[in-house]
Amino acid sequence: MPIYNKSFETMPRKEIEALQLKRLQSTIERIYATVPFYKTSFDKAGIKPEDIKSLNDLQRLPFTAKKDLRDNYPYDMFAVPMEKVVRIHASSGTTGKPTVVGYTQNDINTWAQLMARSFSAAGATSRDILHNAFGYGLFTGGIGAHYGAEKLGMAVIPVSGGNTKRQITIMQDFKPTILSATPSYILHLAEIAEEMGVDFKDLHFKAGIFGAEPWTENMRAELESKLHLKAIDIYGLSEVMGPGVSIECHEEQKGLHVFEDHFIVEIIDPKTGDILPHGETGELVFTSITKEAFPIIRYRTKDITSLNCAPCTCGRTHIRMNKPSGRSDDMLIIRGVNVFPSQIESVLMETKGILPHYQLVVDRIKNLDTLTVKVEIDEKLFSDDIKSLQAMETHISDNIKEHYGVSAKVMLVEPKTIQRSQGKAVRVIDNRKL
Ligand code: DLL
Repeated sequence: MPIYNKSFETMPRKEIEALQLKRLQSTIERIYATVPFYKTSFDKAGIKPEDIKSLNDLQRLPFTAKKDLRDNYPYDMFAVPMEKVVRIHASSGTTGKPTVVGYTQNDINTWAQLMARSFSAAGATSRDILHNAFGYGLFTGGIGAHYGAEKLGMAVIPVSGGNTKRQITIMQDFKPTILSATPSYILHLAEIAEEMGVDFKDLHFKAGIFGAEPWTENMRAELESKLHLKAIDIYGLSEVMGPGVSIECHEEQKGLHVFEDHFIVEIIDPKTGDILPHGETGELVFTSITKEAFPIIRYRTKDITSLNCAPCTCGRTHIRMNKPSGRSDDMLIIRGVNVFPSQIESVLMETKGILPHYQLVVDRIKNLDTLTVKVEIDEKLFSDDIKSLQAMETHISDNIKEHYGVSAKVMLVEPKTIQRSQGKAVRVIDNRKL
């Protein structure tokens, strides 16, 4: 029976937890013997592999942070000899060395199965054709989605990101039914389609699988109405595997089911490291329990969200993580007020005439932090008189203040003046860091 049918995803909780414990114990035993970093950190914490007797014992293990991966650059966290590694990916990050991850052939197979299960959760079948616009390369998005789609039996068009006009012609001619990409690239693509006079109504998509960056419910509504498809959120990170760590089901599109037969998820208070109960918002922490080349224990993702264990109409018993609101390191602190770019996005997208292209610029002027929200508006509105544009800016600025308590200067700018994304969007320019 193929693993991407639902049998692993509808297991009773007790069975899932028993499977997780067995897999956790064997992972811990293996990395204690093979990865010096883990042996040292477990020894420091006074824990031996045989002390892991229940899933609760996971809490006794130290966290792993991005810095640990950098300190062990490039291969010192690998748990298998290099001859067993068949693939290497790396995440660019914005500063410092990239984090490098490796996969054995079994890891690649598991990843393909999980991505096949992800596509299946999004409603895809072997009859579908995938237009895969996630970038191919060191980034895990392109190849990760590609292998999973093939595993499910879909026909894959490996277009990657960029060359957008050609992508639209391919969409018209090859008639793909599933689209995968970052939401910000799709916004750009939709804009170019409009310029070319192509209406998504005349294309053949039934679902779009979007992720690799935060996007709001308002952005989902925008994408669904523009593209005439169901927009499904997919989450993952290279350190834990790549795309396919969790995904929404097409039945509810409400929270992303974590593939708990391969990963254990926790939410912690980012300040104290304490585990938070389900429903409370904090930092996502992942432990892999089946990976061979690059197992990871209690990895602090910096992604902020909460968990939901309510039953789902799709029948999956795997816990759901709510849509991440952003990363703790992307959170802006403006004069002491914390705000995520996604929160500003949700206010912008509620305003009529505003286009979904924006950028946040942070400066420090005379020792005071200032936030400028640059956002494009509809061509027709841009030609309006100055007074009504100013009124609109004030209106948006007031809404941001009212919802999130942060003072922002809003600047309405002409369409197509904010840089478009081919992959992950750069939403924030923080001049304080220069
Ligand atoms: O972005 C893997 C991926 C590819 C996921 C394609 C989904 C689709 P990294 O480049 O290592 O891996 O970046 C991981 O991206 O910690 C989050 O901050 C962010 N991220 C990924 N998916 C989502 C999402 C890939 N659905 C980092 N919502 C993660 C919000 C996301 N943030």
